[in-house]
Amino acid sequence: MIKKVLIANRGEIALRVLRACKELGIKTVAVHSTADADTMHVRLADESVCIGPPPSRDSYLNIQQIVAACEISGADALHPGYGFLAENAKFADILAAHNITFIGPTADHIRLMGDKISAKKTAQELGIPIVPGSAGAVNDEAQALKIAAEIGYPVLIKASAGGGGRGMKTVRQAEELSLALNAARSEAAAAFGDDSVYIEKYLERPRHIEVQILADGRGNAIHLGERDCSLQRRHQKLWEEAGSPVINTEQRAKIGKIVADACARLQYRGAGTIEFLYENGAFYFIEMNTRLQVEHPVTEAVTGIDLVQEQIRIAAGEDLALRQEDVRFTGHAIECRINAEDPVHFTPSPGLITHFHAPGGFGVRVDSGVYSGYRIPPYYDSLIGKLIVHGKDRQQSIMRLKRALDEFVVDGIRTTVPLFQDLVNNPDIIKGDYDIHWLERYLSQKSV
Ligand code: MV4
Repeated sequence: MIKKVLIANRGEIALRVLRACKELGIKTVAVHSTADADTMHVRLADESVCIGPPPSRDSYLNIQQIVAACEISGADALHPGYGFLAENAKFADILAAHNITFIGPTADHIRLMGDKISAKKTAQELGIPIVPGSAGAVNDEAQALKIAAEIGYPVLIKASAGGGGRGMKTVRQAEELSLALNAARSEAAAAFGDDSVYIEKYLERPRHIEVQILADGRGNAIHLGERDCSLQRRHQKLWEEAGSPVINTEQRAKIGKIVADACARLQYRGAGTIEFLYENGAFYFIEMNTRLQVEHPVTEAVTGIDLVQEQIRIAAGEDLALRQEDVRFTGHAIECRINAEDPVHFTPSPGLITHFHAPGGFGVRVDSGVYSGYRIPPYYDSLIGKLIVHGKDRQQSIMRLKRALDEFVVDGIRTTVPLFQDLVNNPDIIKGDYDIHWLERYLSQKSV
C-alpha cells in the first residue's frame, strides 16, 4: 500500500486530496510556493516543502523541485490534482523513473488522449460515437474542401494539440475554408508547436455532457454516470450537474456501458472523463480527460463513491473493488464554482477575505481552502471554493442551492455568488433548458 502521498497542487483540490489520504491512513506532504505558505493544505499536511517562488512555472510546474520534494520527504506516491502537471506525460515518465507512483493513468494513455486526433481515432475504434469529420489529420485545402462538402457546412477546424477550446475555427461556407485552415494551422504551430488540424461537423447548440469512469488497468472498468457541464463562459465551467437534466436512466446506462467497455479494452487505469457533445438525443465524443476533474464532487454526491480514494486504491495496484451493479444513483447534485471574480465582468478579484462563512446543513458540501483573514494571491486561477448541493431530485437541489447561497458570506473581495443567485431564479435554468452557449447569451443580454 501507499504510505506517503505528495500532493503536487494547491487550493481546494490539494485539500480535497489531503482529506482522502487522511481517511485512508496515508501520510501527506504538501508542496507550496512562497506565496502559499499560509494555506490550509500546508497547515493540515503532515509535512510541507517549499518548492519555489510564486509563478507556477517556478513552483507548481517545476518538475525538478517536485521530484526533489518527493525524495526529501520520502513520499512513495504523488497525486497531481487537476491542472498543473496532471496531464503531463513526461512528468509521469520521470516519476516512474524515480520509482514514485503517479496517482493517475500511464504516461502512454496521457499521451494518447492529449493528442486529440489519436484520442478520436481510439474512441472510434473502441465503439464510442464520434462527431462526423476527417479521419485523422487534414493535410491540404483540397482534402479539407472534399470532407467539408461530404459532412456539410458549418464545419469546425480543430488543432490536434489543442483541446479545452483552444485553437478552433468555425467555417460556414466553402469560400472561407482556405483562410481558416491556414489560420488554424499557423495558430496551432505557434501555440503548441504542432500544426496538425482536423475537421468536424460544427454542432450549433449542443450540451456538454461527460461520463466519469474508473478503471484498474487490468481490463476492469465501470462508469459513474454523467455530468452536464453546459453552463460555461469562455470554456470555464461555472455550474455542473449530476445527472444531466436531459438524460434518463436508460440513456445513462447505454452511454455508460459504451465508455466503460471502451476503457476496459484500452486497459485504462485510474479515473477518467469522456467528454461528449449532446444534440438531438445523440452523443458525440470530443475528448477524454485523464485526470480528476474540478466537478467530480457532483458524481460523488449521487454515487456515494469517493473518487480520490478510489484513485489511490487503483494506483496502489488493487483490483477495482466496485462492480457496475454496486453503483447506484441517488438524487441530483449541483456544483457552483465560487471564483474570486467580478460576477458580471469576470475580472479577477484577489485580495484579503475579511470575513468568510461557508453554508452547511443537510445535503451541502463546501470544498474550499480559504478562511477569514486569508489573502488570495494574484498568481493563480480564481477558483476559491466549490459549493455542492445534493437533493432527492433536481427541484430539491435547486431550492437547497438557493438557501445555501444565501448563507454564503465572502467579504472583502468580489465573487461569483451573486451570479448563481440570479441563475437559481431563472426559468430556463429551473427547467434545465440550456446549451453550451446559454450562459454567454444570458450575460450579454444582462449587460445591455
Ligand atoms: C465542438 C463544438 C461544436 N461542434 N465541436 C470546445 C472545447 C473543446 N473541448 C470542444 N469544443 C467544442 N467543440 C463540434 N464539432 C463546440 C465546442 C464548444 C464547447 C464545447 C463544450 C463546452 C463549451 C463549448 C463552448 C464553445 C464551443
